[in-house]
Amino acid sequence: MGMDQNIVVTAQEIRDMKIRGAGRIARAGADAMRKFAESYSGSDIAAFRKDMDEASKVLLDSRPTAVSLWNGVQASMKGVKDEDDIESAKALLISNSEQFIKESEEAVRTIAKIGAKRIEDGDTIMTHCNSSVAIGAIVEAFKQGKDIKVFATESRPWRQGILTVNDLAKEGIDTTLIIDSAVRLVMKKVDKVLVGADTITSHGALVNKIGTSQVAMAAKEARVQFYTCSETYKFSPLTLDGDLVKIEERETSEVVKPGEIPDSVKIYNPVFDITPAQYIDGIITEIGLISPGSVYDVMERKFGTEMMKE
Ligand code: RI2
Repeated sequence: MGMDQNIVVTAQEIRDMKIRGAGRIARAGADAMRKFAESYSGSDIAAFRKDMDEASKVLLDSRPTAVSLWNGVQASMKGVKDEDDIESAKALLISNSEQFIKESEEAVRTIAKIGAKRIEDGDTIMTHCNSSVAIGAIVEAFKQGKDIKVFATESRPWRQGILTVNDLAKEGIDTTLIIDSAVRLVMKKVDKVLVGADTITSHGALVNKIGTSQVAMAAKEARVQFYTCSETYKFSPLTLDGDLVKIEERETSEVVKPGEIPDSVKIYNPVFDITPAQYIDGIITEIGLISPGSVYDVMERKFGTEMMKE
């Protein structure tokens, strides 16, 4: 059977950043698997298993860094291969993906509530890139009546900071946009940093938008608390097995316009970096505020030792 068009389109939209943000791509991946099951017209269970595998690979190939996509697709497929009957296999794929999406949305809301408690009246917050989860916590704190200010980085080259300042200004929050290289200068005015996460490794490191580690270094130097807001499906069981997180490199055309620099000049455009555990004061998850050192325990509870060995 040819590749499901909806899978191809979703993968392309994720690759092109039409759908972006670690949480959103995970939900989009799960939703594409649901639609795959709904529209599957074959009747052979062996072919269904094979086609499902191929569809999942197409989705996972779209963006390599955020493990949320991997976890969302895996959660959707959980137990489906053990079904002998095609109708029950499809039904399980559909209900798994719906459950993942529901729990993911709930997690974002829960993190907003927990994160908001770490924000105090009068705080100035810095955020980097565009994390729906970190923004959720900031907006929740503001809605609770806390008087807060936010500095948001531009986040070159995609400039997701523009989305962030729009999200915050819409709520009426006192928001200032800064260029990425202003982070250290501005840090003296900041009380807390809240960022999102694409992946959290088994040893408590944070993989997030390029520049996050510089923000974390500047925060540590200035003794400013640094938090990452991360649903537990951004925890990577693959890293426990020693796997390295692949850092996505994107097109050089995202950095300069054609003809702007000589052809002999190389461009390197990595879009994520790694912040070691010692720079992170806390990971705000839907199961609570945890330390980077607790990631292993959470992974064991969430994924089970069997899955972690796969
Ligand atoms: P939420 C984004 O990546 C940023 O790195 C952001 O911190 C992270 O995903 C998490 O986003 P990109 O897709 O799930 O813009 O918190 O490359 O929305």
